[in-house]
Order: sequence, then structure tokens, then C-alpha cells
Amino acid sequence: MQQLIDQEEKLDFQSETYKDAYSRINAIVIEGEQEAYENYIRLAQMLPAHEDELIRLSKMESRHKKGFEACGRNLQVTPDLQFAKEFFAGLHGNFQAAAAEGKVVTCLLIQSLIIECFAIAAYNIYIPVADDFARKITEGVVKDEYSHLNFGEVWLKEHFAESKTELEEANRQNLPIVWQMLNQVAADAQVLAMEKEALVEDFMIQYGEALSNIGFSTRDIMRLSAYGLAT
Ligand code: Y39
Ligand code: FE
Ligand code: FE
Ligand code: FE
Repeated sequence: MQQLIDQEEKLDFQSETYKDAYSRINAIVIEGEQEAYENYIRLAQMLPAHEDELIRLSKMESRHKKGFEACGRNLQVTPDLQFAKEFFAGLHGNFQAAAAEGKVVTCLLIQSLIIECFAIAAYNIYIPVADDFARKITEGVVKDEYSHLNFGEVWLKEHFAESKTELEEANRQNLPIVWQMLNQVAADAQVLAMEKEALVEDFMIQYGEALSNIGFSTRDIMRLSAYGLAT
């Protein structure tokens, strides 16, 4: 705890080092929210029975994007959106390909499980070390992200038997990408006082809980949630 306090005291939100790292992390979050907005619109087309709810989730994502754009402006940081597009290219491409094939289970795993758990982990770890303005925004956003994760959990739990094989395949294709993304952002996250180990731990907890809620056994969860981590 003392260590955390010392670290926070040393954070200078106006330093060039902080702002440089923030230009990439803030861009990742803005681009992530934009893609989440598009992904929920796509999911609404694929799941007409849940159209209204999914459109409502998409609107929440576009509000999140506006909130994080304000966080960047507040620190006078210009987000590096080109970097962020490349950062998300792997998951984005896989979502697009799955949507084109009508693979709704894969789309839900990518957006509502993997990306939402990544967001929840990142926002939880960011909140205690954020500037006051960004902390208030992020606290509001993370509550919404739990409800997005819940949508995916509930749908996949109701369709567990027929989705299980596709979930395992989609996990195998996409989880290693998440570990690569974490490695790519670790140094910038560290500048913001976000520890990579804490991000990995929180992600594994959220994702493991989600897989459990959907119906996977403890044994399956161990195998699925660490897939591609030890490389
Ligand atoms: O559902 C959502 O709103 C998710 C799109 C947003 C993704 C946020 C991605 C956060 C990763 C940041 C990594 C910082 C260490
Ligand atoms: Fe969001
Ligand atoms: Fe979300
Ligand atoms: Fe939970």
C-alpha cells in the first residue's frame, strides 16, 4: 500500500513521459470503444431477437468513446489513432471474418468476453492511478462494461451445448492475440503506473469467471484461460 501511495505521488500527468504514453493508451481505449460500438451494431443484425438490447449496448460504447476523448483533451494529449488501429487489427480482422461467416458464437467470444474482460481489467487497474477527471469517467464506464460482459455470458450459457466447440476454437485463435496486445502495451501502461502482472491477473479472473458462468468446468477453464500465455 505504501508503495502504491509513493508511486501515485510521483505521477506527473503533465510530464512529457506521461503524455507520450497516454497518447497511445488513450488512443487504444478510444479506438476500442469505437470498434465495440460497431461490433454491437453488427451483433444486433446477427441476433434480431436481441436487436434493441444490442443497439442500446452500442450506444453505451459510443458514449464511452466520447468520455475517453475528453480525458485526452483534459491532459492536452493527441491520441495516436493509427497506432491504436494496428493494435486492434488482429481481433478486428477475426471479428469481421467471423461475422461474414455468420459465426455469432465467435463474434460474442471476441467482443463480449475477450474484449470486455480486457476492458474491465484495464479500467479496474487504471482507476486508482488515474487523474481525477479520468477516474470519474472510467468509474462510470467500467460499470457498463460488466453489463456488456453479462450479455455475452447469458446468451452463451443458454446456447452452451451447441456453442462449446466453436468457443474452444475461437478461444484458441484469439486469446494468444490478447497476450500479444498486453505485451505491446506493457511499457506504456507502466508509465501510467499500471502493472502488467496486475492486468494479466485481473483479466484471468474476469475471463475465468465468465467461462464458469457460461458452463465450462474448472478443468476446461484452466486450459482455456491460459492458452497462449506461456510463450
Ligand atoms: O467494450 C469495450 O468498451 C471495450 C472496447 C473497450 C476496449 C478497451 C481496451 C482497453 C485496453 C487498454 C490496455 C491498457 C493497458
Ligand atoms: Fe465500452
Ligand atoms: Fe463494452
Ligand atoms: Fe463478475
